[in-house]
Amino acid sequence: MHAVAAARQHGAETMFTLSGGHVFPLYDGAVKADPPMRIIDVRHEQTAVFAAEATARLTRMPGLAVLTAGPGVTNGISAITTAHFNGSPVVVLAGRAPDYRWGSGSLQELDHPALLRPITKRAWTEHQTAGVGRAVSEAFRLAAARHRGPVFLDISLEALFGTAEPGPAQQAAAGTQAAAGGAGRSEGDGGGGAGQAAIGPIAALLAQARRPVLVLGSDVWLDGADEAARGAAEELMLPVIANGQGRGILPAGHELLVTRARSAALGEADLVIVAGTPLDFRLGYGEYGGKNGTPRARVVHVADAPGQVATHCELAASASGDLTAFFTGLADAAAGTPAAARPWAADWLPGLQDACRNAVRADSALLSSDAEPVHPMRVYGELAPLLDSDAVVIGDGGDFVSYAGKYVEPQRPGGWLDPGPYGCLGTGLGYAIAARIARPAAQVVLLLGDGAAGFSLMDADTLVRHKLPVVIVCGNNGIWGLEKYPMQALYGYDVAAELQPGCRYDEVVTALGGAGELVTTPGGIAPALRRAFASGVPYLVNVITDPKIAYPRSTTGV
Ligand SMILES: Cc1ncc(C[n+]2csc(CCOP(=O)(O)OP(=O)(O)O)c2C)c(N)n1
Repeated sequence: MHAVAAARQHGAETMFTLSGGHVFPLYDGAVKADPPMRIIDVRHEQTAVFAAEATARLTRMPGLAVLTAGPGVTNGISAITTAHFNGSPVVVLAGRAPDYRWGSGSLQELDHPALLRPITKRAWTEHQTAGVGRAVSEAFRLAAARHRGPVFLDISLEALFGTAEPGPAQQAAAGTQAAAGGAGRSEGDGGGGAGQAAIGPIAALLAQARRPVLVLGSDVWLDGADEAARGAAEELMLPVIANGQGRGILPAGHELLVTRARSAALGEADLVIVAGTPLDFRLGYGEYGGKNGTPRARVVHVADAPGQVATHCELAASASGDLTAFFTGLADAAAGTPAAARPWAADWLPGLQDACRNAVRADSALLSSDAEPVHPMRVYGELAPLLDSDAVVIGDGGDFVSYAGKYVEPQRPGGWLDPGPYGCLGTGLGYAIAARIARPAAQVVLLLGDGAAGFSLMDADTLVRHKLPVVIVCGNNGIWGLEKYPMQALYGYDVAAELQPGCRYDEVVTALGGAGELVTTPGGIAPALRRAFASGVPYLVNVITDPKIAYPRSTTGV
């Protein structure tokens, strides 16, 4: 009861879970709360945690997953790790075998925190009933504080099944509630404009730059700095590349958005400012410039917390802390100079805009390809025009989803969910469940590789039971495409890369109580998508795509 009250005080509205006796009191607390807390029970614990994670990433309020002891916890570990890599504020509450029998081998007796420590901000056990409310409150505070991430708390059986008077944590209630539009403004998290002192040197680097680029990543959105970032980009007329949940901060078609010219932009820049995302494999490890005879670029890394600033590469400057304060500070530092007087406005920016237009032109033939079997790009040629500006698009898969990253350009931030740098397959159904709940009126589209489908498609049952209509588009090439072609390139042959050709994943969803259909021709895609959006039920459009097509990949992740 106190655990549920504490979770609610911190903004959690839904408990994602899969049943287990060790956590019954948490269900009882949710049912008897006033009003009751919504319980979404799923078919695999990873789905529960992925759903909690997507809730956090879409609403910018902490997500809550409740896992039963032992296998419930270990089944959640890949999803908790994903939240760790994505900096998603997630609280995982778990059951735990009783203290009074510890060491004598009671059912599912496992010391979870030892396993969870490397992938959480904190993992610990509460042993006292009276301490449960306070511990849950602390877990939420910590998860939502910069740099955000998952927090794990297990509660021993007798502590959870005991009864306690309300503690100070419950009575203090609303005061600690995380703020919408930037969960994590809580005390002790380095908020309040850290980074201000660093703005001067960064503004000075910008004043010397001729070919700058600004990269916006997921933490810009999670930190509630999306509007400030857009304002600064526009004030400074900076070419922008969007990454992860930074996509949509500049809407598709914005004159400064040059993601499609990314290779030229990062390859020929003289200054790259990367904000709100690690300088990892997705961003060339922070090494830019050097293309077409240009010198190496200077690199500035801006993060929401000091511990996130890259240490593996040479930085010309860095800043950390409140990202809104950073962007408004940077725009202020440049105020007064007319935007058109930026030296890059004459040449660099128009050149990148041209490169974007050329890239779009070069793709148009494949986006409307009449080839049979269907070219995967044709799916996106058909899907993109049907998407509303507030659609939530989720990608779970290999090559099929890589195309989506290129050809589905969000109109708003918070409308795109990929697995992030951990690259874990199986996020799909959990993310879709959360998206439907977080955005009840918006289109929710899950793009699913046929390989990826195997990890979570059973949770279409959860969509059905909880009446959560979602459109699932399966790019069904009958192979693990993203692994088959790299193995062929390395070894000249491939193994363990085949799936069933033409498998009826649509019938799986139909059997579970939803609906779906098979599409084998390019002309069949749009009508099927329209039927799916109109159906009002979980609906899988199973598009058989050409297995001979490999995504033209330029990074290996190594
Ligand atoms: C949990 C997990 N297991 C394995 C992998 C390795 N992996 C990355 S992409 C991929 C293939 C995905 O195949 P599919 O979803 O069918 O998409 P396709 O590449 O065929 O379009 C695999 C197996 C992973 N990223 N995550």
